[in-house]
Amino acid sequence: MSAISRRTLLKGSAVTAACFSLGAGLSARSRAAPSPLLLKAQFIDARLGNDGVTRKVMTYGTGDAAATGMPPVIRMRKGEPFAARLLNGLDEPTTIHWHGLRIVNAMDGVPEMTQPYVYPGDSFDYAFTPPDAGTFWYHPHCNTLTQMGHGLTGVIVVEDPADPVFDAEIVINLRDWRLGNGGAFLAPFKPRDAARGGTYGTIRTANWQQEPVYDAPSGGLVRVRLAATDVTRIYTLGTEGAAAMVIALDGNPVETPFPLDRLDFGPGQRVELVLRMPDAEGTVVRLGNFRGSSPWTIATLRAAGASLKRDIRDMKPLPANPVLEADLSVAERIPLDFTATAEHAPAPSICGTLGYTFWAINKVPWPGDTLDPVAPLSELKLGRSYVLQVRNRTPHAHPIHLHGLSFRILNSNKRTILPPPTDTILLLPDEQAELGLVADNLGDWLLHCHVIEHQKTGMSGYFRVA
Ligand SMILES: [Cu+2]
Repeated sequence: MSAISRRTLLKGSAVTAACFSLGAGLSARSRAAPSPLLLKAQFIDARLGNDGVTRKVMTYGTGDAAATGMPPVIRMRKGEPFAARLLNGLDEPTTIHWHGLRIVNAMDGVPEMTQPYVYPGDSFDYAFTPPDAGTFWYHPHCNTLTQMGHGLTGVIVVEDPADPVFDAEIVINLRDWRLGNGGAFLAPFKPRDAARGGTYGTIRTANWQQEPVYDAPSGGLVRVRLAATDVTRIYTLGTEGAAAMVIALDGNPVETPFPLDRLDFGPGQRVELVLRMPDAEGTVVRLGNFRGSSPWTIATLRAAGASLKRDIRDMKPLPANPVLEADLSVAERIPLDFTATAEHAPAPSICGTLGYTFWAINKVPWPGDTLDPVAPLSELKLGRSYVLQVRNRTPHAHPIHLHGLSFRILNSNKRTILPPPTDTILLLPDEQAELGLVADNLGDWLLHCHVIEHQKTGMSGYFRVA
């Protein structure tokens, strides 16, 4: 049923994650005085399911050679400058947003709000310094449902020189595809689903493969980085065959690593695990999605070589990122209601309109990328603390993503365990939560649902930090 590929995992440095990108030369690292990494958005043909070759898949290639597979895993270093030049080889405007990176506003990749559109044949230079280490990702912010749905989602690993060394690292870009007969793309959404939980893909992949198998050192400690880059699907992650510890969520280390039981994570979110491989060569560990009634395999890890006989207690903690804590004694409260909305005329957009309005934040529907933005949700003062009082008044989960700023979930009527600071909260049906943040980054920062149909039919807004 599934196309299985095996790739040898080399022991040692973080560079090994490149082994798990498709094709050659797909890992790229920033340097102190970086020459820009060329990222060319382009069309390729790719085999994604078992039913033929899909034409006009969108991906990013590096350098001059045509791309051969999924967008590269981009590797950066915390506190070191990074630069990339986006070349648009598509037939429509695009941009790149660096999801979760707290960088300067002008580099945030939102057309009309932070930068001009990048038209076909044109380029745009991005340059910034990531302040946090962890797992992040990148994607366009223009005609997003189609461009992401057709392939433009890639993983970013920001390394910290103080990171503990693991025996292996595996990076997994987790997403679906909406393909029909012969592997052709289906319409990216169905309106009745966009007005509910979202439209699901038909083919589920990890690193653009169905149920890939990776070798990992027997008895070794493996760092697994997963990014949910799908436009719709919420995953419930679990393992079979080995215990795993959760060490980071959404780019920030957890204060105390905890055993992975079943963990929900939605579009835009990331999970980092450490798992200890079994000692016996050939033994497999499965990463699976346990959401719903029929669990399925995301990827399989197979123990290779003589056992390294590591102990999971050998694991050293990840260094924390410099995220400021809100001062709750002076923080201003900002209510944010996430609701369905009555039908409005959708605003025209160069970045594609879905033609419907189903959702709103504080009663205002906006797709997040039109020429004529709505007023900000609130104007924040640089350096001040705020508490966002978020309320999901719908029966659906919404992964709500904030650009440029990290926040901490202070309390919630739906959860007992609170994650580390994050850029995305998977707001559960009827959840009410308070999110603390310090407005420490100047500019206009989008807040939107990362079920892209929800964003593009109104669940989007922005804060102005001045
Ligand atoms: Cu949503």
